[in-house]
Amino acid sequence: MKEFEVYSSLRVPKNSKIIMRLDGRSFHSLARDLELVKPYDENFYRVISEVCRDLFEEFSPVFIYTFSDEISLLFDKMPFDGRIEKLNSVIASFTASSFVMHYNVQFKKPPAFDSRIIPINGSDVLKYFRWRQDECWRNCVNSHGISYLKSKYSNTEANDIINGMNLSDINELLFKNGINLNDIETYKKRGIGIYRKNKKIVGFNKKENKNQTSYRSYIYQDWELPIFSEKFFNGFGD
Ligand SMILES: Nc1nc2c(ncn2[C@@H]2O[C@H](COP(=O)(O)OP(=O)(O)OP(=O)(O)O)[C@@H](O)[C@H]2O)c(=O)[nH]1
Ligand SMILES: [Mg+2]
Repeated sequence: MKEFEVYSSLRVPKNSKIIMRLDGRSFHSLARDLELVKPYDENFYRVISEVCRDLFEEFSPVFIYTFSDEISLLFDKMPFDGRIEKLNSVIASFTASSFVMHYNVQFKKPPAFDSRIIPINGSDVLKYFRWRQDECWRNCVNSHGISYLKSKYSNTEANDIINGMNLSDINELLFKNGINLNDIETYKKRGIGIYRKNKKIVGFNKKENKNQTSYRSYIYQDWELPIFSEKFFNGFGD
């Protein structure tokens, strides 16, 4: 019967970097059910960043980027020998389980994440993460805009007003009303990155009777990301 499992041998291309993007399923309903703070719920962000740490420890990507309910993992070596069914199913279910474990509340419905696989190389890696970081910024402006408008107008009116505005209109409206998006926390504007950093360790070498410096890597959650650049991505998986 094994021959009926026609997708099980599908693999990602060898010698290619791979990005996997996970996205929370119907998280607008989950946000309503859990009464998440609008526009940004700090506890939700704390949970998602812990989920990213679990993903990093378990599947060893070289970089993870997250904002809102989405998570992108950059791999240079694929787990499960690159088998697409395994990657999509195991990593998406692991993400949902980790999310539930870190949230520790009663959910109305079991949370789920969809997942997709993107083979990508060279300068397109930076282009991809810039694209997601731009989306994070758009999301930040829009969600602050809609929150402000809903504090002044009915929900329908607020939605109608924001639909006729572009990003700079919204930014200007917020600024005129005392909300300067330059002053808000960096993670809301640029997202959160998870990657390895080196820690300097100075120990005493008894044999040589002198201090010795070594480096140990640890998983770092970066809530103060820069705008992505070539320099930032140098060293991830090269
Ligand atoms: N209140 C609140 N909601 C959030 C926060 N972060 C994410 N969300 C919700 O998560 C949604 C994510 O958007 P999408 O992924 O486009 O929408 P979705 O409902 O998850 O739908 P699908 O992904 O297509 O299944 C947002 O629209 C918000 O409703 C937060 O910090 N606070
Ligand atoms: Mg979603």
